[in-house]
Order: sequence, then C-alpha cells, then structure tokens
Amino acid sequence: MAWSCGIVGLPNAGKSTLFKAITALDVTIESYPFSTIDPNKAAVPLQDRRLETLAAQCASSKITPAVIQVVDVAGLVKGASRGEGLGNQFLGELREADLLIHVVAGFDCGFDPEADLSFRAAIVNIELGLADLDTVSKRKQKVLAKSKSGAKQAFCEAAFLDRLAAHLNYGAPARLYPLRPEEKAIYNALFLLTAKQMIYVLNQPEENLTDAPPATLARLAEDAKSPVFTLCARLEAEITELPAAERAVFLDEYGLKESRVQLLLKECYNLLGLITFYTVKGTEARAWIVPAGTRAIEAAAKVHSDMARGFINVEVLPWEGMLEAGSTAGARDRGFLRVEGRDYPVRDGDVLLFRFRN
Ligand SMILES: Nc1nc2c(ncn2[C@@H]2O[C@H](COP(=O)(O)OP(=O)(O)O)[C@@H](O)[C@H]2O)c(=O)[nH]1
Ligand SMILES: [Mg+2]
Repeated sequence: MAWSCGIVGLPNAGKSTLFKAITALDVTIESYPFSTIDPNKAAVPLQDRRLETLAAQCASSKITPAVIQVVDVAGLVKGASRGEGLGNQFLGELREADLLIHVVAGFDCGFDPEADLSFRAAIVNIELGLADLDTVSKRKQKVLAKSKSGAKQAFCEAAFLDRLAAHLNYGAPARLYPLRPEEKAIYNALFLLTAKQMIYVLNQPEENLTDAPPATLARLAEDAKSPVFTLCARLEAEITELPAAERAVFLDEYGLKESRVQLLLKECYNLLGLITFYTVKGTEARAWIVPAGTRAIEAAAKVHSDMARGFINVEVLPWEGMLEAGSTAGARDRGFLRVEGRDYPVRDGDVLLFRFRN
C-alpha cells in the first residue's frame, strides 16, 4: 500500500487546483510512469535523484520510483462532522490518509486578512476534532456496555477515552495527546483524523508570493506542531501546462526557482518520517519508501512476501559506497558490501540485495 496524503480545506480553498498541479507532475518527471486511480485520487512518483544515479550506474532500462498517493477530499464544510454538506462521506476518504495537507485560501480575504486565515484554518480543525470526539464517544458507549459485566479492562479503557475526549474538547489535535504505552493499541484502533500528521498549505495569490506565512497562521501551526508551506496553486497548475522549455522563464517572472509542488511532496515525506531504500534486479532499479526504523526482514516483506518467508540475509551497500565505487560490482571489489541479518535497521539510501530460500 502506498503512503497516502489527503487534501483537506474549506470549499474554494484551491484543493482541486493543487491536486491538478500535483497530478501533472508526471510531465515534469518524464521517464516515470504515472497513474491516476480515479478523478480525485492519484499515485504520484517521488522525484529521486539517487534513483536516477543508481539506474545510470547499473544500466537499468527500467526505473520504478516510489509513489505517494494523493486524494482530493471534497465536502468539508462547517458542520460537516454533524452531517452537513457532503457530511460524513468525506470522513471515509480521510481515514485512509496517513497525512493531511490542509489548504488555506490566502486570497479573497476580508478587512482583516490575518484573522481570516486563522479563522478559516480553525473551522477545518474544529470539524476534524468534532469528528474525532464522535468516534471517541461511540467507542465509549461500546466499552461501557462491556464494563457492565465488570471487566476491569473496560473500566481502564473508558477512563482513557474520557481523558482523550477532554483533550480533544480543549481543541488540541489527538496527535499531541500524551499517550501512555499501555494506551497505544486502543488509540491506534480509533483511527482518529487529528492523530494524523498535518501540513498547512497557504494558497497565496499570484501577486503576493512570500515564503513566510502571516503570523497568525504561523502561530496556529506551531501550536499544533505542524509546518506551514506556501505556494500559489493556480500558478503551479499553470506551470504544468507549459512546454518544458517555457517553464523556467515563467517561474522566473514570479521570482520562483522551481515548482513548489515537488518540494511539498518532499515535506510530506519528511513529516511522515520515511526513508528510501533501493533494489536493483535484472534491468530494473527501484525505490521503496518505508518508515525510519524498518528492519531488514520488514523491508524484504515490502518487496516480496517470499523474500521475508525464506529470508537468509541481506547484502547492504550504503549509498555513499555506491557513489564512490560507481557500480555494484566495483563496490563488491572494494569491500563496501556488508552482510546483515533480519534485524538490521535499514538506513536511508541503502541499496539492498536480499538472499532468500525459495
Ligand atoms: N486568486 C487565486 N484563486 C485561486 C487560486 N487557487 C484556486 N483559486 C480559485 O479558487 C476557486 C476554487 O478552486 P478549487 O481548486 O476548485 O477549490 P476547492 O473547492 O478547494 O477544490 C477557483 O475559482 C480557483 O480558480 C489561487 O492560487 N489564487
Ligand atoms: Mg474541489
């Protein structure tokens, strides 16, 4: 399953425009395959210079980048958690996401733009929080029914749910709840929306592009331990429609060095705490993304279940060794390859060769 980012925000924030800009990235990364799964869901290849270098060194004719799934989630309006607008329909799509990209419109503001921005962001956050409160309270009803039979476990869980509800009621996202180790399993099973990482995207008007978000939004984001990313969705979408040769001139006109959408994806990747390892098999060089701390046996399972089942060991070629030797064969000659066991914690940039029994 690919990592998934859900785009949320109020109507007319520019979500679909941003989605269009993101899905058009296949044009900017020419040699990579790309697939739109359905009109509001796409698998987007992550640009990866290391993979390109690796493929060149190994003369791979096929390059398979890691992909991130992006979903344009419609229907979040004030009152959505109570079923208004498209109501709870949007919740299902959101639950699948690992990270939320929260688009806030930085245009069409009233007389106090700073206040407007934080108000817009707060409406969405409140709806997500209310949806979570609803999840917690439904769970509590179930647990209370069980606790009638006197199960101690149920009493403990109910107490935890109360603490979590109080935290959410305070307006804080679930991911900032000070979780105790013994609460973790119950917490994870709730699949709360505000438990997911969030990145704010301030969708700026063309005529006012700045790196720094206004102070009110910056503070709101800081309180929620979320980063703020600025871009102009309309500009980004326009860029993707231009022939490659004209892009640089267009970007330059707006004082931009490169499209910001690819950078946004990289931010999402970092926020999710992901790392990349590589495999070369036959003529295919491939990138895989996994959470930091993934063990060799888990990485093998990601590539193929047979590899995990019959796992013997793994040959590890650290990225720096690969670069220095210029080829896997050269790296082998120079002793850069190490053999590691099933518990080896995979490092970002490792080129892995799994040995396994069929
Ligand atoms: N001025 C300005 N308008 C934008 C920008 N991005 C989107 N819009 C406009 O806002 C409206 C809603 O955009 P859309 O992407 O459909 O918003 P969604 O409802 O969040 O999916 C459209 O009329 C867009 O042209 C932008 O960066 N600047
Ligand atoms: Mg839309």
